[in-house]
Amino acid sequence: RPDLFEAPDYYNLDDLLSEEHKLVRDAARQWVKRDISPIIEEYAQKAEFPKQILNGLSEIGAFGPYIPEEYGGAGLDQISYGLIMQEIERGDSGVRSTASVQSSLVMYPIFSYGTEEQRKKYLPKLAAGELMGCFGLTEPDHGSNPGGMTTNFKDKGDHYLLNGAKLWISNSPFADLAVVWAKNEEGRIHGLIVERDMEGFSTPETHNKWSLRASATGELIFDNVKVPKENLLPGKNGLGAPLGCLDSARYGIAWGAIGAAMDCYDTALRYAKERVQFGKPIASFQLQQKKLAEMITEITKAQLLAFRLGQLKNEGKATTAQISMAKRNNVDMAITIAREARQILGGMGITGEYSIMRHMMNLESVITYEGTHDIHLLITGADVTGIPAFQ
Ligand code: TGC
Ligand code: FAD
Repeated sequence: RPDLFEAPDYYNLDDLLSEEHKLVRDAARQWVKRDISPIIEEYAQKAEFPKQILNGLSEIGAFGPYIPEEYGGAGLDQISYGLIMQEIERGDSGVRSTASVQSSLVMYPIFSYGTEEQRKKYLPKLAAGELMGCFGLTEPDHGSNPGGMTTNFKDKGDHYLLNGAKLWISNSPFADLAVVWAKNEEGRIHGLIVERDMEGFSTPETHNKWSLRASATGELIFDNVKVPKENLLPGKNGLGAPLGCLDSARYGIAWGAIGAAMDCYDTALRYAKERVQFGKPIASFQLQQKKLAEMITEITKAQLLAFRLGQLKNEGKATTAQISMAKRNNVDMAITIAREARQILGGMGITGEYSIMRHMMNLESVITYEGTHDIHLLITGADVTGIPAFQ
């Protein structure tokens, strides 16, 4: 649909998509073009999350794309989920973060590890954006090594008593609820649903970020919070429970990063064809062509990686290591393209008149969260050698 956007599709990936995939993607693309692109720079500049977009995110199916319709989700497959993430991140990684967290880190654990009562109570409202959630795994002293967490809860008979703190939590400043990972008295990790109005629970915002400025990030502080027993997620415990959620979010990021890269490439290509220096469009110089040719090559490879991973996800066969490889490769691809694209724009590249610098700064978070670039390399290393090198 050239009227929507000239999406790079060098290897005719569209031919592999179903009509439903294309409809879902085009609806997301249209919404981003209409409701995100015109406002996002302003919100990023003033470091504010644009709350008015929550309805739109819900309408395009970005909250729980693959959660069954009976719980309010969109009931779509994994490739549709990926395409939605791609289109949103073409607009802004921070907006995609909000959707990733709500879908993969809040709705997914409630759907997969929650009771039927918890699913019915929370999922339809989360899908509609009437309730917003966040995911508390990282702590001030435990980032890459979440298994070392110290946040804990004690059984007090009719309730649990939760203490501890989480840092770097997307959506925390405005979330209505948090899926929090904490250790019980035996040191086993469990998920708990903590609601905003619970006494002793606070969510101070983290300021002065140069990245994901249009996404709200904060802490979660638990000071003797009484959590009702029915708020424990009983379906899975141990570190594998939060890591299972990360598999889903990392998969979405592998697609999302392609969107940011596409926007940088598209912007740089247009600019290079229009900008004249030494009497010629800069696109006619070999050095600029090298940059553009490498960009489209890397975008194409990333698209094929994400698409095949989507097929494996649909078949329930995608491994954690395969997801790590795609998240790591595609985010690195996107940040490299953002840096190169910014150079093609010369001085104009550093301004908010173009989206590239914002993408570039956003991607510094994306390459760090959901497992750093190094940690994903070590996951691949452990997979191929059988020897984990984390410790
Ligand atoms: P390890 O010994 O490897 O594993 C512990 C247990 O977990 C099991 N497991 C998994 N289960 C399900 N799914 C997975 N993906 C799993 N990976 C591992 C594993 O089998 C084991 O089970 P059991 O029964 O034997 O106990 O754990 P480790 O402590 O050595 O750590 C491994 C490591 C370093 C790879 C892991 O800790 C890790 O991935 N660290 C990175 C942390 C991270 O990604 N944090 C993300 C926080 S959330 C976030 O960033 C959101 S940003 C959102 C946004 O805005 O978009
Ligand atoms: P550290 O773990 O301290 O790592 C520092 C450096 O050491 C990194 O380069 C890392 O690769 C390297 N390193 C660590 N261990 C090893 C090792 N074994 N071998 C080699 N190198 C190693 N978390 C949540 O729970 N929920 C969220 O919603 C969330 N949102 C976020 C939003 C933003 C904007 C950001 C920046 C982070 C968010 N995070 C969230 C936290 C994120 O997941 C962590 O920042 C990330 O896991 C890394 O942890 P850390 O920052 O403590 O870095």
